[in-house]
Amino acid sequence: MTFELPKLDYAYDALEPYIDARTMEIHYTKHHAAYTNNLNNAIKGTELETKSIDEILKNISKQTMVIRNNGGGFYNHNLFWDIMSPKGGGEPKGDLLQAIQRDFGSFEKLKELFNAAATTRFGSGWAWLINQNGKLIVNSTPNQDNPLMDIAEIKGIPILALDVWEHAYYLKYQNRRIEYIDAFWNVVNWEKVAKRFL
Ligand code: MN3
Repeated sequence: MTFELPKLDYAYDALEPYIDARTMEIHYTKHHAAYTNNLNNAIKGTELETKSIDEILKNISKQTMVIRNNGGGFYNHNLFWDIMSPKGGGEPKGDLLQAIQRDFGSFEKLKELFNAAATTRFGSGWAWLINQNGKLIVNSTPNQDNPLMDIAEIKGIPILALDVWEHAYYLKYQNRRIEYIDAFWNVVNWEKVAKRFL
């Protein structure tokens, strides 16, 4: 196996009540595991076995849809688990907060833009906060695409990610995507986001 499902830093129920244990377990053991396995099967015996996931995504236009969807799914969920924590929430600090204030005006304004991006993404996809050569930008992508991909309309390094596929929230929130988005801010690990920003 070239790519491995990363270990979760917390238990399935650790993000309760914001993200429920059953959703976490299915999301990680079924969805994320499937993207990982499908990616490994798709690259078996090809030169991609020697490449990092970042390298693969940066040249994704040369690959099949199977590799695009599953490579994106593998990377996006790795990031998603990493920037959440049961001790999360609150507000960003330091250089990251300064950059947020410079590029959006305030943390509240960033949340507003991010919530709008997550709410208006039609169907399945992701909302992002990305670092584009030092400038912070909020956007969203469809399916398992992400801003690292050479096919992305807006490119940059993702530092904050929110999965807005129905599988990420439907068991607890049903069609109320906005409640899930609001709840997400309580589990954001700003220290991790700040590290990715630097
Ligand atoms: Mn997902």
